Amino acid sequence: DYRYPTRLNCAVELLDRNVANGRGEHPAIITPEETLTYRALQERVNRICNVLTRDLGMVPGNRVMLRSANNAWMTATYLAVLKAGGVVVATMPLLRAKELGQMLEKAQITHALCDIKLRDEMEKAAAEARQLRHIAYWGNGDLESRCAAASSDFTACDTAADDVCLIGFTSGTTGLPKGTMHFHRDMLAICDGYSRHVLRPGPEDRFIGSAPLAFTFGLGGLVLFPFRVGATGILLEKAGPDELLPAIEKYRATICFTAPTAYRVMAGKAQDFDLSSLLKCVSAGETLPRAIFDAWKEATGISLMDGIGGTEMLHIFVAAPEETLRPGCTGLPVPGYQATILDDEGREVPRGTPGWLAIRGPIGCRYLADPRQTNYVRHGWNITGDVYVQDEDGYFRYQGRGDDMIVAAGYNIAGPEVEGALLTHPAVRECGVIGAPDGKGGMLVKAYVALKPEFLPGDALVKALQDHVKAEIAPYKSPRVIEFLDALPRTESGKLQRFALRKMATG
Ligand code: 3SK
Repeated sequence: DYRYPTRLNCAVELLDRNVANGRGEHPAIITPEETLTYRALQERVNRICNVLTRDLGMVPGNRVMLRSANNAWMTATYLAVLKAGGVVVATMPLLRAKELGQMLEKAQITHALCDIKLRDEMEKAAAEARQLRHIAYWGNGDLESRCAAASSDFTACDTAADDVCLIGFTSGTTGLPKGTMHFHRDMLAICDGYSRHVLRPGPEDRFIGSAPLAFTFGLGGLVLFPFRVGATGILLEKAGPDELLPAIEKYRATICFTAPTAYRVMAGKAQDFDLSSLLKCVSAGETLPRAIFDAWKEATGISLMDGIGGTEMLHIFVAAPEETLRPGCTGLPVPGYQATILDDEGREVPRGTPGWLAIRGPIGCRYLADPRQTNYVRHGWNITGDVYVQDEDGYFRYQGRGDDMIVAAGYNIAGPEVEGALLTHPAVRECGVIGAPDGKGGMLVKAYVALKPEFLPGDALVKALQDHVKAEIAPYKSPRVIEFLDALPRTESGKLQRFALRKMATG
């Protein structure tokens, strides 16, 4: 049942409701630096709301960029923007000025709240953004002292359930980011859908994971799902496998959210840690190979809960509860969602036939001012770009990506964006970037590069090109493997033949 009152502010439901319901002294978030109860978090959120609306002149509907790793201030600023009726545009910490600039411009962002550690790229991007009126930093005392002087009371903005409250940017297949718009009610719908029906957490659960809050996978798994039931989110600024394992042990985490690649690494080291608190482990962001499911089961006794979601749909829409999960299959539609497989003309295909995974549910995709809307929403369905098969008994089985998107280590990476970054290096004449098998059941970013005549291929140039990409765009997009070719395969009309590169990569 996804019916909500017409007036709804999700921050009230997720935060204030816990204080009102007697959960005020329960830890809302735990970080290595601080633990905030629901009451303490509410106070900080209210102060930030007052700073935003009184000092910085934010009005409902203004778009506010947030920049930080996962920590208490990131959570508090996120909730404050929602509570004050603003629209959050949260950005992955690793993004560079160029990518931030595209978002500032596209979403016409007027305010930014930023961890001082990420100041350099923020300032570079801000220099080009005429509509950006204020940036407040925390970590240098600026936001902290403004908050200290502000009231700890704030009346939430009276938003409508279908007012936009979040613009989640996702790499388009062409490399130009698309802004997916989500409503206040959507933030609750993912809690009342996937979390409530599949994960089924309780108020004593402690959620941990690796995804940034700027990725809606992390937002749901570390803040929205725990807060909807008055539970606790554990936030780590650095949350690779080497940080996650000791943190699970230290904080007695019960539910873990991360990508298959992290489970693979953690499985090899699990015996060195006390993971006995863990009850449920969610794997999403990329396909879950059977070998990783088995390795994690062997290491911990826990069956990984696979799921597929998307920024367009905010969170997971096909998954299986622990008791019905089937290794090798992603699962069944989350209650309240419908899923089917379509052919290129939008016709449903018979069971067992591969086609496009298509979803309908309480949340739909709406891109901010973008003609590419029609790529995603067609024939009355949200078409995810993933090729799936539906088995005779209704389970959905992943077959591959059907577009130029590369899914590596849980990140969505657009091949053309990486190509654009490579092409700005003086040695590169032409290039093509694809997802190649990493030999462990996942994918890695691979570039094929043809050089200008005065340059010679070699290890030094590979390293130089990788460093160049890391300086241009987020470092996780840099190609792990670069192969040099004399020329790239092209059609007669000169179009890059990515499928030929993919074929080369798979041998
Ligand atoms: O599968 C994904 O990539 C995803 C994206 C956004 C939110 C949740 C998930 C699992």
